[in-house]
Amino acid sequence: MPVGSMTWWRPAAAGLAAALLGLGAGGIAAAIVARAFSPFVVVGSAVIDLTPGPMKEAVIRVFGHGDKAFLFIILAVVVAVLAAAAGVLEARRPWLGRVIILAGAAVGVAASLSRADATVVAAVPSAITGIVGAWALAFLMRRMPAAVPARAQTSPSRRTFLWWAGGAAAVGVLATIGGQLVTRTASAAANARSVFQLPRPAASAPAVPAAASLDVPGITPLITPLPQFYRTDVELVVPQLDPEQWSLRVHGMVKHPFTLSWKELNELPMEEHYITLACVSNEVGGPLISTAKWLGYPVRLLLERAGVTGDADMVYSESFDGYTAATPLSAMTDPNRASLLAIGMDDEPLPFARGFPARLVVPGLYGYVSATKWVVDLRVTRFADYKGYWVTQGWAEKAPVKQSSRIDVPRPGRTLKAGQQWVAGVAWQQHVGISKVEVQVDNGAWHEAELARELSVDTWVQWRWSWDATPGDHQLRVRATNAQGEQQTSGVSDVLPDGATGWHTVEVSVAS
Ligand SMILES: Nc1nc2c(c(=O)[nH]1)N[C@H]1C(S)=C(S)[C@@H](COP(=O)(O)O)O[C@H]1N2
Ligand SMILES: [Mo]
Repeated sequence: MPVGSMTWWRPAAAGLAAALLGLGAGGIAAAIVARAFSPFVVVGSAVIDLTPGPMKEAVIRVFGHGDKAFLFIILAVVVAVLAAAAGVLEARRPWLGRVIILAGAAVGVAASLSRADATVVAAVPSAITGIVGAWALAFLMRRMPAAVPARAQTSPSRRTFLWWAGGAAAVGVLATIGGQLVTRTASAAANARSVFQLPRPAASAPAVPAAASLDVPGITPLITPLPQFYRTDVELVVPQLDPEQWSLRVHGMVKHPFTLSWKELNELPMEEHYITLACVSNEVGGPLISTAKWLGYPVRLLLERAGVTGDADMVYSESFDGYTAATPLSAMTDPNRASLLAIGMDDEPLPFARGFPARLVVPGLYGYVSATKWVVDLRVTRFADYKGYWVTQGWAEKAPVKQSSRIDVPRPGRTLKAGQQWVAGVAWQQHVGISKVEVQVDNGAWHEAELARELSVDTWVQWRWSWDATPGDHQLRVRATNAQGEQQTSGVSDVLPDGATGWHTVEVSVAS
């Protein structure tokens, strides 16, 4: 289609509007999946990286703190010129403009992926900018009024075009602002977390006795290093809540419902407890169990303050985004069970992925019925009236952690040297305790293992047994007995609906 000299501005406007819509879509995508990777930010960072040192210094000298603003203005001008050019070229030759937009987005993708902290999702915002931008350009071109007045009857009207182009630009600007707001809120949370000082515990956990850890290379550490702590949640992106916006509502079947602010919570006397947390999806011998030192306020005292009434039998906890868990009321009112509204983990504020600013931890119950992260609501109610998130998916309503034990050393499939070898691992039945662990080789006799000192009744315990390994293939098996004298069942059951059972068995070969 020939473009008259009077009408070049319409294709240019289409190019600009398409670019704005694409950038807005990219900004939203960044806010959702990769905050640090909005197209402008990654390209800007790449420009900073690629700018020679003396030039950078000159810019900083001239613009001072405005250096970033200067960079973004330059970038905006470059993008605007390219976008307008893309529109004009697209009008002359279909695809040419779209290729320019896609090429610009490809620069963003390359800049994203070149960043040290990049994963594949880093490329998503720029890719979306390109796809939406190119699509919008083609879309607007089709709504372009004809340049030759004679054809004006059959082509879309000027006004229709202006509506579409203006609409696309406006949506793009709004999306960009929205994406920025989300990103800003998240960084407010990050700032708040980084300056937050955990309150001193009113009741500290005792120091870890040396005898609680056994000296065996490869054994599971008694306290799980934070990066290795297992993680399970349904949240697509790690939520970053600003504690100033956080509060916990305690209500339902209570005399005095109340709402606790972050400030009030931090003024309450905190307790420290070592607690092992386990996931119901953990297979026999699996990794979905870990131990930390938690700092928090007993949920029991919150419930006392609210004054539970009637025949309530359950506490229904809800996270800020609607994830829920139903915990037996008795587990939360028991003065001998350290059910916590936790704000600290291993002397740090909760990491964002762990529920910052606050989560629940209940010793002895699987996480899905108790350990709600980013918790904002506790409703005292009845099992008959509410179902937790996973219970509606077929998991059991009541889910105490099953007694279990695991062989960590030697690893399955290993070839060992003949002679003395440690067979070692962990055993647990939180809130009850373990009194004995036994190891069996090749269906032979059971040998009692050495147990480490128990750190608390709510944590796992390490064990080890010295095996005189003989050449050949062997099967090692472990079973635990709890503090009430009950032996771990050999009966095999699947994780669904309420946790796996069976004796962990490991096959190894011993070299001759
Ligand atoms: N908000 C929220 N809380 C949650 C979950 C979740 O998906 N969303 N998963 C639960 C499950 S199934 C477990 S096992 C524990 C895991 O806690 P972690 O990720 O800190 O190990 O959190 C629980 N709390
Ligand atoms: Mo879980």
